[in-house]
Amino acid sequence: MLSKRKGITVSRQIMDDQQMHPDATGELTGLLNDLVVAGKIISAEVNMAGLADILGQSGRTNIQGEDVQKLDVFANQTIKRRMEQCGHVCVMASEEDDDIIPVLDGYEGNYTIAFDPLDGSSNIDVNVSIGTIFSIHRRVSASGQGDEGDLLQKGSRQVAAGYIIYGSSTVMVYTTGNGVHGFTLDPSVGEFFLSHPDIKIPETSLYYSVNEAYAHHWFDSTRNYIEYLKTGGGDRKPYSLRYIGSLVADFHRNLVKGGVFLYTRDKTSDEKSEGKLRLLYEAAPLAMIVEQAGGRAITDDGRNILEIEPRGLHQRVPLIIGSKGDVDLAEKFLRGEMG
Ligand code: P6P
Repeated sequence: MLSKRKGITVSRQIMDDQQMHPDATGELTGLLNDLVVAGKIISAEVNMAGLADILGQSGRTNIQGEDVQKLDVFANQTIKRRMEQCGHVCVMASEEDDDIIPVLDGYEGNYTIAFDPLDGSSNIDVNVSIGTIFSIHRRVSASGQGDEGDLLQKGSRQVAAGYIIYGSSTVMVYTTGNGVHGFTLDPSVGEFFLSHPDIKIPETSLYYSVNEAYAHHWFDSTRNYIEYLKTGGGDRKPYSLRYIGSLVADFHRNLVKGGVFLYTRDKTSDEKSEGKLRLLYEAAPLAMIVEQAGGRAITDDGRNILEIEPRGLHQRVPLIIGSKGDVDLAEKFLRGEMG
């Protein structure tokens, strides 16, 4: 039982995970360990950012049309550099890059990685937690450099998913399909040590996480659900709102304490006709984690996030994710069974 062991490093756990897959070749282990190194490098830079001149804008904008912060650029380059030469990846996708990213010739491997290098980056210079999110699939093409088809696989086919949250401490949370484990970085020795063994998200909660500024644009089912949570009644206590505006921070709080996060479609504009968050490297990896921890992840029209066939690298998707009881209740509202 994981929680009985002490001083377990993330690298030790990744090796142990490999033992649970008899046909494992060690490639996924190598990939994840290289990702751990990237996380340590980014953590050091994020924590230095307040001192170095790395804060502030890089003057570029990304595919999302957002100002790219220097730390974004650094995090993106750090992960790409490690993954392109680790020998376990055949193709990559990043929130910061419009197109697929090749690996070095001769270093093609059997996995793909899609990642958001530094989600929540608009919060960088106000010291709010930000994070790296990653999603790993086995390739479907035969060999050599991978292609978009290797990346456009539904979330239920992920072999691993995780995030690294850079906050008051740096915590790496990941799953390879055998539960969810969290590790906290001890910067004095440069190791991630087990801190959250076998994470299970509470079945119900008293917290909802949504940007209420958009309430007047929500569809009725979303509005009625949120009102129901807020008002309480009978034996139901009213919920409290917790919204940081940094997906990894909001998700991590809900994973540990319980809660439901929503970023749904609204009636404002075409660009939010499918919500704001991205399927490949935000919704799908977090959905794998939350389901492994006993929670649920659906769209606001009732689809299971992990069963959505991706159409494009940067496809947006509405997201309702968190405690099973809270998401089950949301499903009743969007089916018109309540509200
Ligand atoms: P809004 C950060 O820019 C981000 O992509 C997520 O981390 C966060 O959940 C969301 O956008 C916040 O968006 O519209 O509430 O500011």
